[in-house]
Amino acid sequence: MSSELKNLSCYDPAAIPDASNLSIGIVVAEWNEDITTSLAQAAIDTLLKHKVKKENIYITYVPGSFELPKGTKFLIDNSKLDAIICIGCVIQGETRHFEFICQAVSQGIMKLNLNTDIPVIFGVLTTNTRQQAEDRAGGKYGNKGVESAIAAIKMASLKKNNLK
Ligand code: RBF
Repeated sequence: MSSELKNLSCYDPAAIPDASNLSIGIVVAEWNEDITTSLAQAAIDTLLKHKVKKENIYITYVPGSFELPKGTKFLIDNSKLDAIICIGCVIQGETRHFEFICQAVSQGIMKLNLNTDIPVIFGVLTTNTRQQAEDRAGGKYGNKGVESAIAAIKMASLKKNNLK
């Protein structure tokens, strides 16, 4: 389903595993800060709604989306978390930075997923316009922070159950 047809805040709460014992990290990029703050807040609210304890949610910041993989690696190396959500917003500009940043952050996050034990969630908006980002950060297409938190709970539970 294309994201134009999907509301990122819609899911079936009954289908979400118990999250009360999970510890979740959130790494937030400071570029497009109003958007990433809204995404991060929605992720936090969703984790709390699903009974993740406030003291088990760890939030750190990096300058921009390009730094998300490295910031996440620091968290992985220095903590015992069940999943980490990367939050960023990359908006197409006049130069080719957009392509390079999107490529680097998506591949960096995928590498962390395959090379470490911790699920790392791609909570990064990559849009052509600022309006498209606003639409997905609490606007008409919901909030990608909600979707990212649900993905983190599902992947953390999958990992825990598989290791039993
Ligand atoms: N970081 C973002 O998270 N989103 C952006 O839209 C974004 N656009 C950028 C555009 C330019 C021209 C530059 C130089 C950087 C941009 N960055 C953006 C910051 C980037 O992710 C990184 O923090 C810096 O390049 C420092 O490594």
